Amino acid sequence: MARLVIVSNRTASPRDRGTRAGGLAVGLREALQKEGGLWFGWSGELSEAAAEPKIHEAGNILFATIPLTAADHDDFYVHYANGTLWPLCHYRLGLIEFSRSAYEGYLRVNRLFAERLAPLLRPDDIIWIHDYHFIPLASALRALGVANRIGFFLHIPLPAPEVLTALPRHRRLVADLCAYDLVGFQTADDLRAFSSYLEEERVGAMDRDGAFQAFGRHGMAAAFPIGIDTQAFVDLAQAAVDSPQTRRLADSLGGRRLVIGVDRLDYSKGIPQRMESFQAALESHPEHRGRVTYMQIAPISRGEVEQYRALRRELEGWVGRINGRFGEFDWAPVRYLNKAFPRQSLAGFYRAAAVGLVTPLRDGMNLVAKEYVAAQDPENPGVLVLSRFAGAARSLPQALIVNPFDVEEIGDAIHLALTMPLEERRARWAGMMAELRTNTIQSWCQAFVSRLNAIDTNRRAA
Ligand code: GDG
Repeated sequence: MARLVIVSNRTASPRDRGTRAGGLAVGLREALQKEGGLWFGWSGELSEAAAEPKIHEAGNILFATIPLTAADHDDFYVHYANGTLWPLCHYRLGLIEFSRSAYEGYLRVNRLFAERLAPLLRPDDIIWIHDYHFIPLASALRALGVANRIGFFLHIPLPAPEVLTALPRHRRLVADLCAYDLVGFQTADDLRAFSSYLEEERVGAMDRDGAFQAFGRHGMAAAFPIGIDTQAFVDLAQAAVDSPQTRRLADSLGGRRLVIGVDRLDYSKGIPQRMESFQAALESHPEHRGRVTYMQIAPISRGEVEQYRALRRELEGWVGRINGRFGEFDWAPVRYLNKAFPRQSLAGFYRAAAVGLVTPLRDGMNLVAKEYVAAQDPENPGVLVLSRFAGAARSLPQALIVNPFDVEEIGDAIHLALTMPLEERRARWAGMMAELRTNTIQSWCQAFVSRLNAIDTNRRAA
């Protein structure tokens, strides 16, 4: 059996304390654990100069990580990956910063990753590269003579060609994407955006089976909607029911119902609009005043990027305004928390919430939506309010689907969710749960890897 090699910006080593082990990290770790494998990534450290990978073993997995210099981190991570590609892929053209030097830095770090990874590879390794930080990595590895199967999965949306072409040097980026044997997207929409780009820019074409020819290369592209470790989350939520923390939360609510939001503090998540929609719900449905509490968990993310700092200030304004206007001496309508909680606490909080508010303006998938559903009590499930622009909306049509830009619509959906009869809540939940049981993080990993394994590498050159 070939060894699996995973590359992602951050690894999920037990030693890697900087990262929260979310559902994705745990799923990938499991996939590697099964057959044994290598996980390569950034160590999370800044160094004076480039260094050799630090390698350590944990169970069946070899973790290899390298530091970045401050200049590389700045160009590659802060400015290009998160200052250019992230807003571009989330349809926020107004937020894009582009500089040639940041792009050069992005390519430079990808070359550095290739140079450090190549010596660790065996000829029959299968390489699976993750996310927008590493689009050029296959090209960089090929330039070093690496002939292994290389697959890529994009966790965030691929925007429509009208938006993608706003990126300076977009052709080079897409050419790099086409250097993979297999390109995976979250949804059929992203896949369609890819195929439209090839056609509209007249650089290639994709057939119905996802086989593409572009920039002198053959490859495969497909949608692999990511899932969660459903059973593990069900168990976690059940175990949390009687935990001291869940009880403390219930006591603090004093019988009020809970609306919950959980997001990295990111402008793609639509948190200000969500605050406004909660205000709209209190305005147009006064019966909820004093009876409902909205808790937003929003751990700080990418604090080094200016737009994220601006978002934080904006949210602090919203919380102050809503609590100032509607609050009572014994009730704060909004609880706003800039910190991360252990997974089990989170599972207990989801279960305690009558409404899960997941309203990103754009999202590749959104795992919080799936976790919220998995955590519910089957006898008395809460209601998921879900943005139509989250990839998850494609697989969870039984949620209350909303337009995240329409704050009054979300406000009405909150009211609808709070007043939905038990029968309807159960029916909607059962439909979503069936989907979560079928498409899990395990089936996602397996589907991608076996697809990559099945590719005929003799047909690479067009
Ligand atoms: C990207 C794409 C795609 C959040 N707060 C806490 C915490 N979390 C965990 C959640 C969830 C994860 O972080 C967030 O995942 P999402 O999918 O919601 O969003 P992104 O971070 O933007 O992820 C997204 C995903 O990649 C996977 O492909 O779905 O579209 O943007 O697991 O639970 N975890 C803990 N404490 C917190 O306070 N422990």
